Amino acid sequence: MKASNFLFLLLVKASLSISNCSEPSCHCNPIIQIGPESSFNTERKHIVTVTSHLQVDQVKQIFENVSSVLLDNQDVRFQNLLKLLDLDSKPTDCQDLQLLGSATSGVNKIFPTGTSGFLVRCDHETEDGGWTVFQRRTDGKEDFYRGWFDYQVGFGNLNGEFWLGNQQLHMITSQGWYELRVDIILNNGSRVFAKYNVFEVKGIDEYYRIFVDGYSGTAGDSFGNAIHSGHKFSTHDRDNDVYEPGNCAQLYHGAWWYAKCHSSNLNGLYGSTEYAKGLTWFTSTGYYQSVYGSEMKVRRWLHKKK
Ligand SMILES: [Ca+2]
Repeated sequence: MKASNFLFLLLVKASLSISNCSEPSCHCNPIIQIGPESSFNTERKHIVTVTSHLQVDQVKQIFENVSSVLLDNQDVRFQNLLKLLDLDSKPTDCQDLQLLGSATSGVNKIFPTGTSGFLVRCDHETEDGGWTVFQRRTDGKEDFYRGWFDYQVGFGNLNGEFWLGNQQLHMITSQGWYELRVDIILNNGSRVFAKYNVFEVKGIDEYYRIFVDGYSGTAGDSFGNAIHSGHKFSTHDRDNDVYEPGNCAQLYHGAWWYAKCHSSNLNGLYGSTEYAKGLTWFTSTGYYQSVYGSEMKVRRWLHKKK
């Protein structure tokens, strides 16, 4: 079930209309409508028609369950309601998990559309939570100078440093419109962030090309610009950049959406102060410093669908 559907349910306006049935022998045809009235016609999946084989007392029981959800929003009752209505309740990202009541940051399994599910790290503490984390650098223990396949399927420890995987990132962000947030800890301990309203990751047929736009934040825009937006992912063994003399991933010890070559390099060499080889975010670090830590995370825009 998609997050917007959950939102509908959380913001549910439920009404029970039971057809006029004054005679004891008539077949009643009660209908439960879930969802805003304005969406009644278009959001057919939110409409559950209880056919006449159900007894009125059964319908009343369902209605009471709906009412109890509305009144106290208890997770268990909500889950029971979903089961009762036989709806698919698998979370498609960390935002779904949050809406389902899982508000603890950490490792969870999600089921993006078209997948059998995989583990991710959720951040429910930053800016209202609901973030699915796809990159994390904390201590330099993980080797990030890896080839195309490793970046495609992901590597590392979800409780430590990791890259979730380009394919997983594509499957997540293909489900709707996603925003991106990059949280950075600088060497002096201060924290800065960059947020982008639009973050789109294409599939393998386009070498995981990205589109990034709509910057806000405190770190400066070192990612949502022509240097990176619109470009393909490159690794030391797969040169998809537009720098003809060489491979940016090899030159700067990373793997990234390079052009000619970069203004950010968060998969670079941890701690490096060599020119442009470290975990640089140019507008915060310049090219001769490395950030102490970074997290990159995505969150779906509510009510926005492709
Ligand atoms: Ca090249």
